[in-house]
Amino acid sequence: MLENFKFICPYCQNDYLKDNVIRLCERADCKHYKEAIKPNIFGMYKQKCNCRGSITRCRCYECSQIIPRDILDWPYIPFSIVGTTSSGKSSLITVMMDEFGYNGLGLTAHPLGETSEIQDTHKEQVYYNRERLMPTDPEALTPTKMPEPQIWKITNGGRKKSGFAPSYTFTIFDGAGEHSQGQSPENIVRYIGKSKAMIVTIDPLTINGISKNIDIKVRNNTQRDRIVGGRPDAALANITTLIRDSRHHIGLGRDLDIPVAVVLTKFDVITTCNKFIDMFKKNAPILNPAPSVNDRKVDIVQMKNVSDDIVRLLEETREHNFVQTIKNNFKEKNVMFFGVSSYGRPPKDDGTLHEITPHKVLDPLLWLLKKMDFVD
Ligand SMILES: Nc1nc2c(ncn2[C@@H]2O[C@H](COP(=O)(O)OP(=O)(O)OP(=O)(O)O)[C@@H](O)[C@H]2O)c(=O)[nH]1
Ligand SMILES: [Mg+2]
Ligand SMILES: [Zn+2]
Ligand SMILES: [Zn+2]
Repeated sequence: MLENFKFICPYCQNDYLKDNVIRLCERADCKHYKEAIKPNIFGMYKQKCNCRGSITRCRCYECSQIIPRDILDWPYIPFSIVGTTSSGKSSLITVMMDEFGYNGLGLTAHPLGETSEIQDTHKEQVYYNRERLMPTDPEALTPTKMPEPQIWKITNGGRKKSGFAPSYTFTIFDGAGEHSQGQSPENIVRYIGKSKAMIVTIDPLTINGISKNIDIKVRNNTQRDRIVGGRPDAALANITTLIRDSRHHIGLGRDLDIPVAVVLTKFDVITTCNKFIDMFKKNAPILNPAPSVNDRKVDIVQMKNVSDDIVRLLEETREHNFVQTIKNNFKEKNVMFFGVSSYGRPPKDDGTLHEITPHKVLDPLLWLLKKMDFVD
């Protein structure tokens, strides 16, 4: 099936021809709000419904979920974010997407469908109420009640030609950390199987060589009542098994052909300790909170510099196994390491957050979008 004609449902992951997706009207008082709009005799759809409402909604032929039509009209990429419990996945998505407008590349992002409510709720919690996000309770999720993929559309103003800026769509699936630690429910495995790129998060506080050097107060304030995930190399072994299983058992010894952004989260915790700051050069890009963008382009050289520094940090804190497992499973050109902080500072003694001042949160997404050729 040609990619341009193929539709992958973000909810059920079935793929089939875009022509088979059911088109619906946006107006709730129109009969085509629920009933399929038919194509004309040439198999084409009009821009507007007979009632003059726009055809902005679609319905999956297989699972009946309502889907924003933008996914059909623009190139679409499904992503997943995986990592142990409390490794900062949900915080990263919230802050990263809020910061997205400040990219220096002329990109804008818009949440589609119910994603805008999810994003608003999380933003209110973190930015206005200064509360940390709550962990996702794996017990509350059942195969019929899984977290929904967030659906985003980005428009690249930097590639505008004759008044027209191209758009792209992606979904990002943010599950419960526990599901990437042990047995994963089948629909998560399916989602990961269809993902074209991954973000893997590592919590620095699960690395003994880092954690033991961090002030106890910073550690406690960051963790508090949050459960701490497993060791990074064990977690990664699970994650790579999960990715392999989801792709029809790609055997060991064969590289997985999918880009992975390996993200060391909560970087603010690391910069509270001089021992770690001293490991980096004085003006090292890793210590600069701004995204790695230069001259309206993603600055891969700068990202590589950061990546090398993170690898060095992991090796010097005895996480050689972790780095090696990544190298053993993924192609070198498909891996980049990042160091980010969503909050910018560890939580206060009372558990609330300081003002949000993110550190390099956009880099993992910008790198993946660059790999997909959505940005320059
Ligand atoms: N210091 C610091 N702590 C953070 C940061 N991001 C997250 N945390 C802490 O980590 C906890 C978990 O963050 P979440 O974003 O909910 O993590 P998650 O990976 O989505 O967790 P699950 O959904 O339970 O798997 C938060 O409640 C904070 O205590 C950060 O940038 N800096
Ligand atoms: Mg979460
Ligand atoms: Zn209508
Ligand atoms: Zn579906």
